[in-house]
Amino acid sequence: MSEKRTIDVAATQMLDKAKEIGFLTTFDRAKAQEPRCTFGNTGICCRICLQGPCRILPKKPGGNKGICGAADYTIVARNTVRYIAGGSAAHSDHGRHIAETVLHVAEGKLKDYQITDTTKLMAVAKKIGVETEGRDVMAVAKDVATAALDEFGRVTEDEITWVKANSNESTLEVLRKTNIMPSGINLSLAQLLHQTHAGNDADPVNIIFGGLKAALCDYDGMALATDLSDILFGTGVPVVTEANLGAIKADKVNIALHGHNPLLSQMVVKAAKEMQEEAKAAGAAGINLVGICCTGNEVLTREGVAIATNFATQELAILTGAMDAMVVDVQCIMPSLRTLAECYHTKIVTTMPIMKIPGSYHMAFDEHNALNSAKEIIRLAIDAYKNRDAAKVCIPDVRNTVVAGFTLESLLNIFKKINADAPIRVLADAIEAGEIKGVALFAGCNNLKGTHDENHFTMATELAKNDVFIVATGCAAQAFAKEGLLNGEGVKKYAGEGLKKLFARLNAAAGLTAELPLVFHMGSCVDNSRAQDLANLLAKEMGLPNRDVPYVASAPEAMSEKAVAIGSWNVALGNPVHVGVVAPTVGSQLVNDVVTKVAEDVFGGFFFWETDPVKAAGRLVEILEERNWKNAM
Ligand code: BF8
Ligand code: SF4
Repeated sequence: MSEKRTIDVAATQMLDKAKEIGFLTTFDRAKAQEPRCTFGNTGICCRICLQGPCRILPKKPGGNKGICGAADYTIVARNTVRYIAGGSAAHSDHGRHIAETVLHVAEGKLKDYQITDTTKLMAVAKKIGVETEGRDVMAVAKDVATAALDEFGRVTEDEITWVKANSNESTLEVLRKTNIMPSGINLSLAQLLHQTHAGNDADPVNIIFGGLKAALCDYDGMALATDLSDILFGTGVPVVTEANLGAIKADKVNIALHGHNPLLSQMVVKAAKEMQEEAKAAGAAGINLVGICCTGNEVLTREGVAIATNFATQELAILTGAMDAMVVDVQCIMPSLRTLAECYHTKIVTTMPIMKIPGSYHMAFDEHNALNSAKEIIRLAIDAYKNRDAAKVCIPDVRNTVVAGFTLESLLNIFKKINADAPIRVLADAIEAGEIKGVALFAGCNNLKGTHDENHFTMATELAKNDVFIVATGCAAQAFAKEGLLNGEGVKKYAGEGLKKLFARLNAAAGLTAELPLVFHMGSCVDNSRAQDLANLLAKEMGLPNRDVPYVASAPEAMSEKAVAIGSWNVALGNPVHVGVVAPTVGSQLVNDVVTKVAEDVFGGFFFWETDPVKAAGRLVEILEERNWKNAM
């Protein structure tokens, strides 16, 4: 574990303050967990049955296997794919919630939501084979939502819709040949839990393939979540805002939108616009919304809401003393928030039936009464504001300009200004001319096994220097936002000569009020589907299978089960994936070799673990150069 806590200046100030008031943050708790148990760290601890935990003790007679006889490779493979099952369940359940909402809108049951982006609705309908010709918008929306919901309960042999509709034929062939093309999401996840039950599958390769099938369900769930969220709330266009704790305003009622699901946060944005006067009546200058984690990314992309911070530093937003309410929905929300909120006037509001924190406010979110639910929350925040202790307010004066909102559509709209007939050609031309080396996706979390945000920042700047076109999602994108890589200055400071040339052309054509950023923020973690759409489009344009395209992915500070699932489907779809923490697969040489080496032969994608950000970036550049596009063309 690193001694240096973070590279984020605002976070450093707040961590010092935490120390002053004696509050132990996640940074302290991470330290308290050291040294870690080697068995757990390397994946060779099994807790799948009640005879366990069993650890692999190679030197002890009888100890080189679990009590049931499970070898290290079985245990490591089972543990790994169970992460995937957890991540895939989370992403796809999020998608299901959005799909259900679209269905209810189409059925006229929800007054506060509309079908906002009919162009996207028709495009998605066409993509998945729903008839659009001469049909009413609501009828098409109903069919699209139903098709999305059908993904969950399908138990037939039929192939899952979104993976099939989005992927290139050569990719689908691989998925079919390896027998990992899913049918239904629930089915694949249940089968994987079954497959990894005690005394079931002992074959590590078979287990990994079961895991990859579940990972494709993760991809499917997130792809439909992105599509249907765009249909419901609009597909983001470039916006200019700011990021870091300095986005919290001392004179306003501050409300943080934290979690992942945009259903409620979009309503809070809408309600806040209508309720500025109520905040003023309470003595504030208005209402200020800020985002944390992926809910933050969702409302940034569509509404231009500023980013307060990312995963590891979520507690620190409360330590500013000016956070009046933090509204949370699902995923990546630290239970510690409530304890910290007790030191302040801050209200933590949980809103979803599957995510409650003892002692916090629970305001059950009801889609049928969504706007009113949002207004109630805002009133709670305004009330809390009245109790704010001005003496405790201490907001770091740290913020950076952010240019975000780069959905694939908005990115292609910029490319269109250069090449109207084949916008993605712009990127393909830059690659083929040797101006850029390829495209890298930065995704994933913070992980306090390293220094907060350091891997993200170092790797992105290294890749930019090496002329790599960068897109980002999730907490990675938020790290870049805070560190000033999501604006034009970032290009000037860090881009290599080739990349600068591409930016000069793009900026000249884009006609935006702000310069384009070094890193293109594509949205939340479910919006990794947008990045995959970009990879698929590039493959098609270059006439290559995905495995030959100079496209790589990195999760420099991966933490969650969802990140494991995302990394795994990236591998299955042909993308090399860097992970900046050592994965708990290293306890089995066999499993580790399968995911880092054998996978490349089968899928074209593979994992590699590298904790040193400079080395990791160097390796990614090598991989981009090794990709087979020159020979294959
Ligand atoms: O879904 S990047 S810490 S917030 S899991 Fe969580 Fe990881 Fe952040 Fe978004 Ni994604
Ligand atoms: Fe031990 Fe086998 Fe049970 Fe795992 S499944 S805890 S290895 S007995």
